[in-house]
Amino acid sequence: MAITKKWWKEAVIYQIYPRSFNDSNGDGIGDLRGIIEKLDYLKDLGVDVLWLSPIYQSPNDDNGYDISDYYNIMTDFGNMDDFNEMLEGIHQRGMKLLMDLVVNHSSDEHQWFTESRKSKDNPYRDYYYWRPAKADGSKPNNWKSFFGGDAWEYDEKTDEYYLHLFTKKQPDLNWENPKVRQEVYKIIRYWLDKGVDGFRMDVIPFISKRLPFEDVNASRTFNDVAINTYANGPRLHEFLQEMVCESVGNYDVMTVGEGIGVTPENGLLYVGEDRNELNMVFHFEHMLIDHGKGGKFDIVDFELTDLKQGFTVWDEALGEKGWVNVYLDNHDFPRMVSRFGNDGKYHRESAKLLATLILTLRGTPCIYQGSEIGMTNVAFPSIEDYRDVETLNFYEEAKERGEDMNAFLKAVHIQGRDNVRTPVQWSDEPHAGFTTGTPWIKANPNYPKINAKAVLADENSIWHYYQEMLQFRKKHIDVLVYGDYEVIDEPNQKVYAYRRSIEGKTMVVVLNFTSKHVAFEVPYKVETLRFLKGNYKGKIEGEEGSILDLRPWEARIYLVVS
Ligand code: TEU
Ligand code: CA
Repeated sequence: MAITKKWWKEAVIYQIYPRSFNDSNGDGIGDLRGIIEKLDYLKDLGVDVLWLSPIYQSPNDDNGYDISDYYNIMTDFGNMDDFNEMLEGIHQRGMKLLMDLVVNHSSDEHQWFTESRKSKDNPYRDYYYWRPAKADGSKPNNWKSFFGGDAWEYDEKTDEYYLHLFTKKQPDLNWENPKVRQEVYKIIRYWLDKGVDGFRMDVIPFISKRLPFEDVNASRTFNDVAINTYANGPRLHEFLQEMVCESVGNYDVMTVGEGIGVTPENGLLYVGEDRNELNMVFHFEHMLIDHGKGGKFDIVDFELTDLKQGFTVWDEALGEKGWVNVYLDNHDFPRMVSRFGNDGKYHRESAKLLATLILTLRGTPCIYQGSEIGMTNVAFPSIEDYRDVETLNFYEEAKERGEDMNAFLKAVHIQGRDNVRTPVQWSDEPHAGFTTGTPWIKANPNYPKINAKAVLADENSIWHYYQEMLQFRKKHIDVLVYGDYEVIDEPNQKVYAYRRSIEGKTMVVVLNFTSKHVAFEVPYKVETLRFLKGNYKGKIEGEEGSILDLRPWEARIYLVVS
């Protein structure tokens, strides 16, 4: 089967976390007019699709991932006029807009839920999952919430519990109820009719629950529970197909599922081209490689081969029959240069190397805001500086267990979600030029050095490398988008190298993931390789026989010319 061509395979996504992107009115919170101000910046960079984390009305228990009105814009972010102007501005510049669809759960302040909790016979009662206590008085089952504590919250009014896989202000919607499903399709059609170009679907593998809510074996790991208890429920694919039929399927738009709990084994059920479900998923294979048994704050070492594996197993599993998204960070995970690169001495080189990786693997790349200027993790000195509900809840739990709180704070510096939620660093002005007021979360103190103004003025900067690589990718769409992927010297713990090839055209990408010189043997004579692009300026050195002498964090792309 030949690989099919699609605009969404050729596109590059840029993720905006609106709260932290750009504040236009000095209230300390990023907003839609702030995005409008930066559309030329994004166009110049060369990205194609903007994905906005949720911008709907929300009490912001989880920064918009708790929606109280799917048809209106969050007051902090502006209003529908701002939205219309933003959408028009995006389209005028030839870019597209992806909205975030959060329909596994709503906010507890959504009218559906305020009705639902009123009485057992309220027409909205079964929009959510309500269950009585077990005969012994305990909670309906032993499921845990992702953000700490149990997944069931007691509600006195009707003496029952409701299910929330995330915070207790994020009750899970009952997709078994056809009315709920119709509400969701109506929301999707509303935004598509306004002209948006698709959706990123939050925790979409969780929408079908395993009923009747049996206990889970408490000794299982987070990932195991995600895959086998919360995700991939019995009616999931039926729901997805119905959704596509009744909404997105009738528009030329793209859909990306947040693929938590999706595995290489079942991936094609979601994104197989014959399935009519999703276009692609963000898989979690490489995102969990440093999470220990105790979860994300229980940090374990990982090796380069773990990272390679994450990409390789998925490419092998899907082949030409399905598609993935390629990313190294987003609003939930640490900054890629801090996690996979070197944010000290080789900040510039390693940030460029990682850009090379995400822009040359097979899949639709997603760049998270600030990566293009080399933004890094932050290490705030006190828990008071943190805002993320996940971090704060786990902090409280660790404290109650009597843990070493300094050690916990150190783990937050490495894994906490606020690492990626500090304001985008636009300049060396106060608060990184993000706001003229007081930002809702402090800027990373490294902004006088790392900021957009500085990288735009420097020809050899990370920003300009992203811009060049985005053009390079466009120029070589044939091989870089549609070509096969094959890893070279897989067991190598220092160098990640692979081939991309299509119809007689082959590129070789070589990435030195260390801060030292490395001699790397390629399965070619160097005379048959033509250097195309790399992250060091000037002449390429050290090529002899089949050996490439790579400098620290050096990235090179060659064309095979034999
Ligand atoms: O994330 C779901 C999810 O997998 C996260 O809970 C993840 O496990 C965690 O962030 C790792 O630290 C989505 C959104 O991306 C996230 O921002 C939301 O908080 C969550 O759903 C609930 O909507
Ligand atoms: Ca604002």
